[in-house]
Amino acid sequence: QEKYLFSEIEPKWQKKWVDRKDYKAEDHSDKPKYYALAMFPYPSGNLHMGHVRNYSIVDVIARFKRMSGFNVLHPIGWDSFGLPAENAAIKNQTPPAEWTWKNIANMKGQLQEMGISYDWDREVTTCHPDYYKFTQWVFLEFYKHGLVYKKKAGVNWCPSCATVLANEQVVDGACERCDTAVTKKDLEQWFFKITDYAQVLLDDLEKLPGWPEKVKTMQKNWIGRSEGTEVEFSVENHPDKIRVYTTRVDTIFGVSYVVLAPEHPLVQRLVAGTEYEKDVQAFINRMKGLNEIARTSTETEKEGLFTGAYCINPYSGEKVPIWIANYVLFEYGTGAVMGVPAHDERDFEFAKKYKFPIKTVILPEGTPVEEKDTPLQAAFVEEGVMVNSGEYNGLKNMDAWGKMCDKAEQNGFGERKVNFRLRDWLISRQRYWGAPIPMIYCDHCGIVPVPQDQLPVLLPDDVVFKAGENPLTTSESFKQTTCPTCGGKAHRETDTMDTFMCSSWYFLRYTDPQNDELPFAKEAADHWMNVDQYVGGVEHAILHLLYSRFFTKALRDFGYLKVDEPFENLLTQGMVCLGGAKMSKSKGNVVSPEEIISKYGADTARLFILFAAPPERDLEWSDQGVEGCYRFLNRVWRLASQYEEVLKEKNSGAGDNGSVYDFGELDKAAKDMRRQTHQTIQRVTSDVGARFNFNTAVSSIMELVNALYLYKEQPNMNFAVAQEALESILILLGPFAPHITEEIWSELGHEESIHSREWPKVDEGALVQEEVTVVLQINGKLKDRIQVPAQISAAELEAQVRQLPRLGEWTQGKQIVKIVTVPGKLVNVVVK
Ligand code: ANZ
Ligand code: ZN
Repeated sequence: QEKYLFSEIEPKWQKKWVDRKDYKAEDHSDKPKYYALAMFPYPSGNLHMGHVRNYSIVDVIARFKRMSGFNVLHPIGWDSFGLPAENAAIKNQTPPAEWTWKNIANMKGQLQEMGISYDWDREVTTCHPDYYKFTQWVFLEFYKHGLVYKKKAGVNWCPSCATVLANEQVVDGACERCDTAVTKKDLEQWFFKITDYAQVLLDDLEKLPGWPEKVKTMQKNWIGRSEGTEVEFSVENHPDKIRVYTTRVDTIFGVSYVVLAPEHPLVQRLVAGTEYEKDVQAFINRMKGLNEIARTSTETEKEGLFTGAYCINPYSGEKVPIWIANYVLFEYGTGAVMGVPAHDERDFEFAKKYKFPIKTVILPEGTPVEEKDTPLQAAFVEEGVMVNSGEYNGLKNMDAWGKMCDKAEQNGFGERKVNFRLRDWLISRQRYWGAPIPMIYCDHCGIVPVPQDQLPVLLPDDVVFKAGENPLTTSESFKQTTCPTCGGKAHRETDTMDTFMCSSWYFLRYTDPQNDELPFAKEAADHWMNVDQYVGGVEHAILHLLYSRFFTKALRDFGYLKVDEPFENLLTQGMVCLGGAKMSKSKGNVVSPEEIISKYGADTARLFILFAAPPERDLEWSDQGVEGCYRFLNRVWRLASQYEEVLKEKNSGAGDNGSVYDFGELDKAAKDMRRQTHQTIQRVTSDVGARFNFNTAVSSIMELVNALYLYKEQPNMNFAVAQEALESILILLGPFAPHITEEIWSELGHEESIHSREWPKVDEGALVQEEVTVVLQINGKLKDRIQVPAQISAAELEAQVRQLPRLGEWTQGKQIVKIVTVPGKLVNVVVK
């Protein structure tokens, strides 16, 4: 064929691959399994370049593994519940389902145009009843095992989306989706007890050497384990005690006040009937409207109020005032803290503002003790030596820490305590477009779970979409039901689940997508799990990955699968940028995949995006870069067409596997050509297989193409050598540019798909270099380069140098003192 017509080639092969089910994963196979997974997309309507990058990366891995002898599972699906569909419903009066399924159809078409090697029989869609029935099933399973509970909670509330948000969905005090300031509201909500798994989620990060360090660090910080002490302060003239949580009990002789969270129940008892009551109440009411994150952000001014009461430091016997303040969280620790201005920055600031004493109890090591009462300019937060601390004076503070914990435990006024920042996961959403929580409220029986065999609880159609209201509450047909236990009148829970619920187990559904009894059979999960390579954006480093790890561990503990961790290796791909900024609609700097594919074809789009940067790095879009990749593919096309006629003849009927090349005698040029072919195989194999350095892999293939163009001009070109080079180019390039390579391959007379071909092996013999270049120096100065046999010994090399005709010229009038040789590298002739 004359011209590279991608627009004909690409759809033709895409159709064949899908029709023939070339990329079907076998549940039963002798080959070892390999599970390659990209984070599934939200069907927003169109693919963007970030998707293209994500899916191209995984496709190269999947194709490479398939050719390397693995039985590969490479599925795709749709994370298709969530707010945008509902907002579109309000705006356009189209049902969320309609909007969503239309987007899925559109994006599926776009994905197929990319030529990604998916097993389409395993496609999952989280908003389909066949899927969400099992999300509900999983919910009930967690409920049965005591990991789901309902409680009234002060929740983050987005007034604009009219829904509860998880802490994670609040960014700088605003709604992650619409940027409206988040407020607080008290609601009955469903929670998942992820905190039961806090320690193991932390510990098992050790089992993930294949994850980026930065992601593990983010998870670790999110879990936020801290080792501290709970200490009891008795309240003066009052039966109650205050328990504070501190990580620095060693600073307790420096306490100048104790602060309770405004919501702390003790506050009410302390101020009841006192002159402080009114002001304290007003303060509490003001805090209620504020969201926790806004209240405690470092930028927020610390604010507090005296309650009129005092408590006693159990170590020093000192009396200190009890305050309330905005920065103390009710939900963390005990909801009460001790203020140590000298050794905590926040307390220092608070003490300056409200004029509390600032008492040093730790001095930097080496500081004379006389300085123990010198006023501080700032809090001293480092380690040091104890002062002003009674019996602990002179000890290193970390040693005192242990002794002070012991003292509290022995005297019964405190104990060591481990705390986690991680909170239980609030999964209730007051929205329509999510999986209904399968719970029923009966006046007789209370809260009754829907029996698992009665799932799914379907989303109703008779709902009204209005901003600020949960549409499910408008459907009488949904709300009214009968109690599964007593058969009496009952009503359904109208909250739906956070969409993170759907994405916390989808990778398990892929292992057994057609199962209508169970979310997945144990056998299937045990065969395919865990995911060998997971690829996605770093924005999911915390939530999605943590929830998925939690689900996997819990389901393992319930007996449904055996792996400890869902994702063996994780690659977080960089962003696609234009003009240095991430491509995004809001910035108006997007290049649409459709545009690029229609102009250059999917192979060029894929090749560019894989070639332009290593996968973890950000990638700068470049029109010239795309143009260059397109030219390269054309070059490959022309190169192949020059061999086509002969090869077609040769390959046809020759049996397809492992072309046997009949080389005969090889001259130097032929040997050099073969060496480069096999060096390239070696390079690409390790770049793709071990390191995902796709960019360097592609550039070495490009060099091989150049070399073959030159070799072709050799008067004694060895046809078999050229054929080997050409076919190697095609196979190595196959995972990157699957259509053009498939087309040429078949044009060359092969019957089997190039993508089911075995990955080429390196011929060690071809790598052996027969001659090497050695540098010749006189007194360390470069004079010349000489070609010598690669295996030459030091003595032979020296002898050869001594015979060089030009040696006399360079050493004229001088005497050769000695000749230093480094075989294979250099010869230095030392003269005097
Ligand atoms: C006194 C102290 C002195 C503290 C000092 C620190 C340094 P992590 O590591 O995150 O657990 N704290 C405890 N509960 C709190 C709450 N509910 N709201 C706000 N702050 C709270 O942090 C533990 C430290 O955070 C605790 O140790 C306490 O301040 C504060 F030189 O106690 B510390
Ligand atoms: Zn009942």
